[in-house]
Parts: sequence; C-alpha cells; structure tokens
Amino acid sequence: MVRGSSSRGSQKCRCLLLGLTVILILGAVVVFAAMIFTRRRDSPAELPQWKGRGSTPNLKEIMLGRCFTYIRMVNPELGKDCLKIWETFKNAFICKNPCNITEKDYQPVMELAAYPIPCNKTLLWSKTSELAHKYTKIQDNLLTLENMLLGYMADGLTWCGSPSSSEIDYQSCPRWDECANNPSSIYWKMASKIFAEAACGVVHAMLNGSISHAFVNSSIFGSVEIHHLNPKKVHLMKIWVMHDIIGGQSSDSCSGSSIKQLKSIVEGRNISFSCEDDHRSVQLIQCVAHPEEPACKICRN
Ligand code: N1C
Repeated sequence: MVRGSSSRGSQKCRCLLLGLTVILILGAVVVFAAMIFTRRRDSPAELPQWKGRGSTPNLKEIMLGRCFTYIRMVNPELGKDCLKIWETFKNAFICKNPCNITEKDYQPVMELAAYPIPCNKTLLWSKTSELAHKYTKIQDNLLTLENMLLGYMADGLTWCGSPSSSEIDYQSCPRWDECANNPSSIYWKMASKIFAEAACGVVHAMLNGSISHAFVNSSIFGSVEIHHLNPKKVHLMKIWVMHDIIGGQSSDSCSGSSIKQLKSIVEGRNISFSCEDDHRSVQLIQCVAHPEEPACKICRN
C-alpha cells in the first residue's frame, strides 16, 4: 500500500520533469526562431541604401572647424556666424530625400555665407583641382571657390540626410550617377553659379590638356560657370591649358577643337577670349616635383 503510493508519487514527479523539459525546449526553439526571424528582417535595412559612400564622419566638427579657421585666420574681416552657417547648411538636406534637393534648399546658407570677391581675382578650373589649388596657395593674386568660405568648408566632403530621419546619413549617399539632384551636386552647382556671377574684370580658367577634351560641356565649368559670367562685368576670359609634366603627353591644347568650342561660347557671350598652353608660372609649380623634366630646364628649346 505504502509502496504503491510512493511509486505513483515518483511517476507524477517524472511527468512533471518531462513536462518542464518539453516547455524549456519549446521555449528555446521559440526564442531561437524569433532571433533568426528578426535578424532576417533587419538585414535588408542594414544594407546601404545608396551606392555612394556615406557622409564624412565628424562632418559637423570638420565644417565648423574649417569655418572658424577661415573666419579667424584666413579672412578675419568677414565677421560670419559659423554656428548659424552650419545649422543653415544642415537644414538644406536634413530630413529630405537626397535625390530631391533643390537650389531653394541651399538659398539660405548661400546668402548667409556670401561676400564680394575683388575684380580680376577669379580662377575657375576643370579637371585641374590639385594644380589650381597648389597655385592659389602660393600666389594670392588669384582665388578659386575653395578659397571662399563656402568652398573652403565643403571641399572634399560628402553629406546627405534621409526623409525618415533627422540624422545625417553616415552609411551611404547617392552617387552622381544615381540621381542628379543629390546634396553635393546641387551645392557645388549653386556655389559655382554664385561664384561665377560675382566675377568681374579678367577671369582665368585652368583646364587639363592631358585628357581627351580640355573643355567638356557637361562639367560644372562648362555647364554652369561660363554661362553665369556677367558680360557687363567680365571683359576677358584667359584660359590656361596645362599638361602633365611627366612624359609631356598632350591630348588637347589651345588649338584643339574643344577649346575652339569654348572660344565660340565665350565670344558669343560678348566676352573676349585668350588661351595659352602651359602658362609658365603654373608649370614651374609642376617643375618643383620634377625638375629633371625637359620642360623644366631653364634653357628650353
Ligand atoms: O565639374 P568641374 O570640374 O568643371 O567643376 C569645377 C568648377 C570650378 O571652376 C569650381 O569653381 O566648378 C567649381 N567646383 C568646385 O569648386 C569644387 N570643389 C570641389 C566644382 N566642383 C567642385 N568640387 C568637386 O569636384 C565636386 O564634387 C565636383 O563633382 C568635382 C568637379 O570637378 P571637375 O569635374 O574637375
């Protein structure tokens, strides 16, 4: 009698243990399945949305730092409010579709950062960024857009936002070939337009003669800047076509068809035109790195 009740008790105990084990195993299976399910659901969101690299890390710090360097050390007479410029710049693209940016978005920051540029100092460039900026670094008689506050702050940086967030998108931004109206394109086009409109007197442009076409219609120089020079203020455009000093390969030059096309556009806008291959003071900068090249000899044939 006693043995019977104790064996029923241990049987009950075994059933309870079995039940608990089943519940535990089922629980573990449910948790595991849930983990796999959520990870699968999350993975598409982890993939970058755009093909281009994301906004430059520490964008705010870099832009603010550059702005303060500019207004305190480069051009201390300007008296601009860097924090306000940064906030206004950010508001142009934050919470917005990075394929739908318009000039209107940037209007406030462009107005805030604007100031006049002296006559005869404008240097435009296309596919010669490095050489043009080496030149303006040692020759302050000419200024590029990067020597102005807007260009100085944004040079070499990437930025974009997203319509579903108030954060800067550090993961990916649209490439130029994904959509034309992306934050960088619109910014550079608009800043370049304002820079060209402000030019007066003689305007210089440095082009690259070591590529197939020194003048390209679709470049910002060709599609924006030359069309926004004001013929009432600008009387002469001086083109410098530069060639790589090594090897001396020349694909295009002042006598090439692309420069002829540029000449007819500029003259058609009632602005006089001149062109010079390998302007010596720019070539001497190239010679610093390659003094042994024939073009760098003092007595050239
Ligand atoms: O398309 P580009 O040259 O002809 O544009 C250059 C032209 C210059 O005269 C500048 O005034 O347009 C202005 N500009 C910049 O200042 C600038 N800084 C950095 C245009 N673009 C600028 N960038 C970046 O270089 C920008 O990302 C853009 O796409 C390139 C254009 O360089 P490019 O093709 O050599």
